[in-house]
Amino acid sequence: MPAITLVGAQWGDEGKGKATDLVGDRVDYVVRYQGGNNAGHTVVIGDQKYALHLLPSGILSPGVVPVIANGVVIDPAVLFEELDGLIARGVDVSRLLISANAHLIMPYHRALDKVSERFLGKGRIGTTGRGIGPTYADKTSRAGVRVQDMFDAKILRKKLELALNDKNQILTKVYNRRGLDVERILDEYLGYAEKIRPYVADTALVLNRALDEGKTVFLEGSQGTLLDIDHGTYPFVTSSSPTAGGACAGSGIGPTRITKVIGILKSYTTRVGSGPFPTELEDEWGEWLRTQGHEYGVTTGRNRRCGWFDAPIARYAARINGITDFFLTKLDVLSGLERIPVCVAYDIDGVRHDELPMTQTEFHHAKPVYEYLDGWDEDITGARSFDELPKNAQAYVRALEEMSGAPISAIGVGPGRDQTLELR
Ligand code: 2SA
Ligand code: GDP
Ligand code: MG
Repeated sequence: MPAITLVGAQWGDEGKGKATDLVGDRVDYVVRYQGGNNAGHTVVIGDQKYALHLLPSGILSPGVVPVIANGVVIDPAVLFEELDGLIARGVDVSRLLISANAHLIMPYHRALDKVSERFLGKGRIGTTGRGIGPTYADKTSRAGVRVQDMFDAKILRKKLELALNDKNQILTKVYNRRGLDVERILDEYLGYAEKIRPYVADTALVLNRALDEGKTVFLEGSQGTLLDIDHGTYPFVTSSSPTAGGACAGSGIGPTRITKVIGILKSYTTRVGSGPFPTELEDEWGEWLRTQGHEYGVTTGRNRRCGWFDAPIARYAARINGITDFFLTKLDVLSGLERIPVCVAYDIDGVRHDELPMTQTEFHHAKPVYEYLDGWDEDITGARSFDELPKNAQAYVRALEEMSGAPISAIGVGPGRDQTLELR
């Protein structure tokens, strides 16, 4: 039976949390496969709003087993804060499974993330400051600390001593900061060991067995395609692989078992942090989109940069991820516009490019070529079927579908669970 992957088709914050929550009653497992508590997924259930950072959005669905798989980086302090917050609100979190192979965010990762960003000044990435980049860097250089290391005090001490030898040099000599103490970190992390133990499992084995038994596994991406370490706007990216390929490595599920890849596509575009963004609006229209769409970071509270829909990006996401369906979100936010600009290609130094250019230098120079679609005035937040949408809203959706390279199978007209129109 199927494994389904969900990915962000732009720069994140497309509404993945809501989409995952929606399928919650139709799937058995919801799996986070990359990123960490840099993510911010908002789920609105009735009058209750939940902001999830590290936990899979499926944790809010009683029938679902939520899984933090091997590709995720875990800050244990954040994990328990988030779990305790949900328990206090009456959510049953006992089903959660955490991979023994997932890497841990350590205090020196957070310190290095913050201090290196400050050092970069204008060239900074605009990270969330949660230690994500330094943790993945240690994972790749084989100096990381994993969940299972907390169960072996000797190993944990050895790894910490080795890491701090190096990190304290950098913190004190390069950045003129105070070094960190092995014993303090050791105490803190050994303290987490017993608390985390009941949740820890061989998640790749659990998930593959579940698939063998005909269960449905839903792989929930965080961030988005253009923040991917390989396929994004490098170096202005996150340090993991949010794209569909990353779902296999990050969960231990083979590519032949994935039957569907859903791309979440916002009706316009946003980005948090630095880096190129061709359709960005630095005028009152950007502010208009930010206000209408409540575009503020769920994790850091930062203003999201806002711009019009970018069709070459949607096509790029369709290609890189092998998207089978798009969910188009936040269509309601565009109500009230007379004409809606949609970027159909780029002008780069006088040459038209229908697809993303090969190099970052060209992408930095890309100017959007716009087509203008007719807008609509009606409030569409109460619509419950495609036919109830104003004709121009229907035409906007159809035009985006045509340009984006995969069918749109659902449309979001508000943050609520019921504010979704299913097309197929
Ligand atoms: P990091 O912290 O190393 O992953 O930052 C690297 C880049 O990745 C971007 N990034 C994000 N972009 C959009 N949304 C994200 N999650 C939060 C949200 C963001 C927030 O849902 O609102 O609250 O600020 C997210 N996480 C990472 C980041 O901006 C850098 O450009
Ligand atoms: P994620 O990171 O992709 O999960 O997205 P975020 O939660 O960071 O940001 C999406 C925001 O849009 C959240 O506040 C959602 O509640 C909200 N949202 C999701 N879908 C819709 C929609 O169709 N319309 C409106 N107005 N809001 C939506
Ligand atoms: Mg988000």
